[in-house]
Amino acid sequence: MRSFALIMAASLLVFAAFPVLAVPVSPQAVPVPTFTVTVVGETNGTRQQFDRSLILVPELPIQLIVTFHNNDTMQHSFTINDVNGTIKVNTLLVNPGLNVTLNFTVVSMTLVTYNGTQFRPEISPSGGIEFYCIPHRLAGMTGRIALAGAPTGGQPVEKGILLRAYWIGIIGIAATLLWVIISYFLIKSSSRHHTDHREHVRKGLP
Ligand SMILES: [Cu+2]
Repeated sequence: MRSFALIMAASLLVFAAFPVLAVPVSPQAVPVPTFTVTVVGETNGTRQQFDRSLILVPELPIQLIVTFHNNDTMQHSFTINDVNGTIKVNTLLVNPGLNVTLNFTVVSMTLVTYNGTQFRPEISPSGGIEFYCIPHRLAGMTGRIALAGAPTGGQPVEKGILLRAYWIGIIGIAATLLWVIISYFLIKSSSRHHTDHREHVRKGLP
């Protein structure tokens, strides 16, 4: 019975370590998908604008490959600021007829990675990450990057953190249940008394 108790104790250690081993295997380990989009700068009537004021991405995090095309007779830019108003992602001024492609990662609606550095992007009043044209921002040449399915006007929830918490919870409950079951047999096998359930059964008066 002592060897049985030792095996059970070893099993306890393995199961106790299991949640620690499982934590690094999270949704964040999955490669970041890419999303390619073309945005055109143009003049519509007398108004300078982007051909699309909304870039809807299907999921987060996502690597955005934005090709900005200037289909106009004047210079435009595709620009993103951080929350402090500092320019972080920028095509610079693009001459008429030319393209500039930018490649950045939207980790969440409040975190962007560009050229190996992270920053907190400026949030659009309509929700999502604001982008704009430097010469025509005041004229209304702005747009936003938003998560499909997210409510407008608010910031979407970061799914990765919720999923991780979910799995930690499930693993924690499973480990606790295993601990209780194994402890039962461990204590039962270590006890000098009542090793056989039949001893508990009343066999009538003596
Ligand atoms: Cu412009």
